[in-house]
Amino acid sequence: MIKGIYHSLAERKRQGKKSFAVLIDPDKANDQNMEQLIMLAVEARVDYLLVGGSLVVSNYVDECVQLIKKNCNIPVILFPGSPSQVSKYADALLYLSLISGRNADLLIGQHVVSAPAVKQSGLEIIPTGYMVIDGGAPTTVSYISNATPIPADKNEIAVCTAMAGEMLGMKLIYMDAGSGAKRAITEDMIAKVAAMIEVPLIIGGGILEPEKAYLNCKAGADLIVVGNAIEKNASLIKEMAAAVHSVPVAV
Ligand code: 1GP
Repeated sequence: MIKGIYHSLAERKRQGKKSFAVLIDPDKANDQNMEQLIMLAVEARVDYLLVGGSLVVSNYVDECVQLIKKNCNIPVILFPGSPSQVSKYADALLYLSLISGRNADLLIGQHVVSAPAVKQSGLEIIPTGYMVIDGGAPTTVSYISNATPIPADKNEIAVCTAMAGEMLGMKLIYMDAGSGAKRAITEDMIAKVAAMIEVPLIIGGGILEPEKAYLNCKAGADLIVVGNAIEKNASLIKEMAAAVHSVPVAV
């Protein structure tokens, strides 16, 4: 089930190249703002478009993904908060297990219920250890997941959680301070986690400035995800992507 998208991510990591993804919340997207966003994303050479969110109430997921696929070649990866956000039109799906929480439903329960539909979708499925890190304020993900985030200064908990996720077979680790977090994840935590795992590390939540994205990558992030900051100011796409792509390849 692991196919092209994962291989591209893993290969970019192997080469020391950093990747940039824009997160699109289908509840806030419409045909007009999507067209502008797609144009900017193509120009900025964005590597991936993530579609989804912890709580999506609109029925726009399928349409949103189809619109992207019609207008550009940037791979679309689903980042679903629930099984209802699975769209067969995407390229891949982050098959998220909330390994930082102790909510059995988000560790395995929803996966069992949705397994036949997910398999039938034909999507590339990427097992992803999802870790919510305290971002200084309750976020939608912390409320919806009903799970305690990892405290922002408890690096050792984050490291052990990521290691356990990798040993359980997760192909990606996604550390998220939550959409609109007041504080993004510290470089210290990113560096410590990155040093102990081999799979690509995704970092997101509360990244507002290109400089922060750059520092996160220098610390060890392989893929940076930005949503809110770009929703507020779409022209940031270019600077964010450029910052991530300017990180020197480690030798
Ligand atoms: C949230 O990591 C993403 O799940 C992106 O967060 O919207 O704060 O950029 P922001």
